[in-house]
Amino acid sequence: MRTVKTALIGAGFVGPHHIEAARRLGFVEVVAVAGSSQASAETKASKLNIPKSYGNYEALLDDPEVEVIHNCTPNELHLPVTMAAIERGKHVIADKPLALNSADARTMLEAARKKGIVHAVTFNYRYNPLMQQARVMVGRGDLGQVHFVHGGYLQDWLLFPNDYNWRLEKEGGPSRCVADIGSHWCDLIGYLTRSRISEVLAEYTTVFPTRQRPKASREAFAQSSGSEEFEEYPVGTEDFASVLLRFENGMRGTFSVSQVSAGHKNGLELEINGRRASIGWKQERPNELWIGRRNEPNGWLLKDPSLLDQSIRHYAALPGGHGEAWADAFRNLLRNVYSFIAEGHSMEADKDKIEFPTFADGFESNCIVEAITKSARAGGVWTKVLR
Ligand code: SOE
Repeated sequence: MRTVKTALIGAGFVGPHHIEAARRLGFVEVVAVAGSSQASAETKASKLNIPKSYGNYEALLDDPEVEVIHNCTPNELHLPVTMAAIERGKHVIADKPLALNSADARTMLEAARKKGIVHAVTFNYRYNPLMQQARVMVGRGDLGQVHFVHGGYLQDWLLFPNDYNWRLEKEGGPSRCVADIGSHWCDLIGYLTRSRISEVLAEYTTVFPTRQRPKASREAFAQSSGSEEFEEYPVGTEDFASVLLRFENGMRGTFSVSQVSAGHKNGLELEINGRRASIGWKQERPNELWIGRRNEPNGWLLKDPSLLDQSIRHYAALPGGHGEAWADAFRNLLRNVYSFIAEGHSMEADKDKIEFPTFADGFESNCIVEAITKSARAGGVWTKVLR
């Protein structure tokens, strides 16, 4: 495989994980990083051992050595950074949500298609080996016709009023919890069942209408030291949400998301119920897939390549009993994107070789989040997902 040269824009919480996953592939070289200032870019470059640092993203994008960028900036910068990268013909791997709203997501999707660049969005949970297995099982009818999907995505890192991150600010977008983690849940369910959500009904709740904003910036999951200076900041977005779903094929669903549920760290959970059987999975126990049956004992499929369907076995890199988790799924996703690039494929001509979420999936996700937010703002009325 030829070496692909890549760069990181935005080195907050998730950016370094993108870089680590890309480096594990062995044929990706990380050549540059851009931060919000030259000083912060240099600090990140030395910490992550990246040779070049830029104090703004435009300068990085002008570097001819860079072929691909990881856009890991705060949500409000997703559009300008991605559009500037597309204009210069760089391939883009964008963190989710793709955009603040569906109109911006459509703009990025259309521009990326026109320019012919490779575009991807990091809906990483799809690439856990057991999620790949679940997709095969649903697709070949092991569960029978699916009628109900349910679950949630609960976290606790914003449980206290002095927990703080840019996601709480107005610029982060009209939805917080649903856009940040509900987007993953809906993407995963749509991917596993090959079904599209048609209508939603939602309620949003803000537990803390104001929060203590520290004077210095703080990354996701980092806690207050207790001695920082802060100011009270009004928060308009949801701390938790409850959502009902109707799908185009008649399936029904429901999920809850929360960033204020003590004890839940990154609790993405889902269950799929069909006429014959059910399956269930918890992201925090990623090597176990529950199988529910009516007239036979229930079971657990433990991740083991030899027990997985041949077509997706390569998503498990280690033998049974050797756990694989979040970082490995991320590596699997990036392997699909970077090999597509290294092999010189085109998004238009090689559609059948795309095995990663694209800006089309990012746009779909923005449309769903928008409908959920609209429903909640209207007081909980069934609202169509407009695409
Ligand atoms: C914070 O809620 C966050 O880092 C999300 O932004 C990620 O997408 C999720 O994977 C983990 O939690």
